[in-house]
This record gives sequence, structure tokens and C-alpha cells, in this order.
Amino acid sequence: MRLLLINGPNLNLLGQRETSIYGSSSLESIELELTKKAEERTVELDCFQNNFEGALVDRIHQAIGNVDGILINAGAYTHTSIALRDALLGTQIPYVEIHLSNIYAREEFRHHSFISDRAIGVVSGFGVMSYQLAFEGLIAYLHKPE
Ligand code: CA2
Repeated sequence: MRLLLINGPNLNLLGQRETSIYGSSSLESIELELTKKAEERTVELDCFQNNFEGALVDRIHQAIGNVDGILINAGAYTHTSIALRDALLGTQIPYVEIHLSNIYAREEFRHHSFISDRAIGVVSGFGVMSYQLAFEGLIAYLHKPE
């Protein structure tokens, strides 16, 4: 099984700023922890972070035929990007939406997501654990008989 973890804009700053909202773990440590978990499960995990919408769209396109499932924290593009939605839907690869913070407990503009309605599931508000829960959920979904 091959999975892709995508992190969107500003998530490269994790652990350095706004730690009261997003926690003190760096993105590198989140990726490392998940990669270890993946190895234990003999799952291949690719990690990708970018601040540019088009680069995220390109990476999603590259996943076609190569990836069984996507874990995505699209950052602020969650609330703005029809391009990301179209890319995710276009690949037809199952995906789980991740947020460190509980987007429904924050500003109203964060309450709408362009990608939630077609996700396998959404994990929001558990900090770093959101990534682990999403990972477990996606693997369980992919293992389920049709
Ligand atoms: O809670 C999440 O994971 C978010 O996807 C994070 C996004 C935010 O726009 C979404 O509404 C919810 C922001 C990521 C910014 O990350 C930073 C990390 C450290 C310092 C500054 C920004």
C-alpha cells in the first residue's frame, strides 16, 4: 500500500510560531513519526509540503496510478481552493482531510471546507494526533473488503 501525505501553506512553520494553536511539533517530526508508523505497517509513505497552490495540484496529479490513498492538510487552501478540490476529485484517490486545530471552533471563514464533502473522513482538532488518527482511518478504509 502506498500513501501520500500532503501539507499545504505555512505548515512548514509548525513548531516555530503560533504554538498555542498548532502545538510545538515541527512538520519534520510529524512526518518522521508517521513514516515510522508506516514502516511498522509495511506501508509506503511519501511526504510533500508546499506553499503554492499549483505545486499542490501538480503533486496530486502525480499521485494518479501511484498512490492508494491521500492524507491532506491543505492549510488555508481548505477554505478557498476549488482547484485543490478539482484535483482531488479528478484523481479519484480516496483521501482524508486533516486539521491540527478544530476549524469549527475558530473564525467563521474556517468553517467551510471545499474538500470535506468528498473525503473519506475529516479529523480536526487533535493536534499532531489528527495525523495519526487520519492515517489509521485511511488504512482501515483501504483494507476494508468492497
Ligand atoms: O488546523 C489546521 O491544521 C489548519 O489547516 C491550519 C491552517 C489554517 O489556515 C486552517 O484553517 C486550519 C494554517 C496553517 C498555518 O500554520 C502555521 C504554523 C505555524 C505558524 C504559523 C502558521
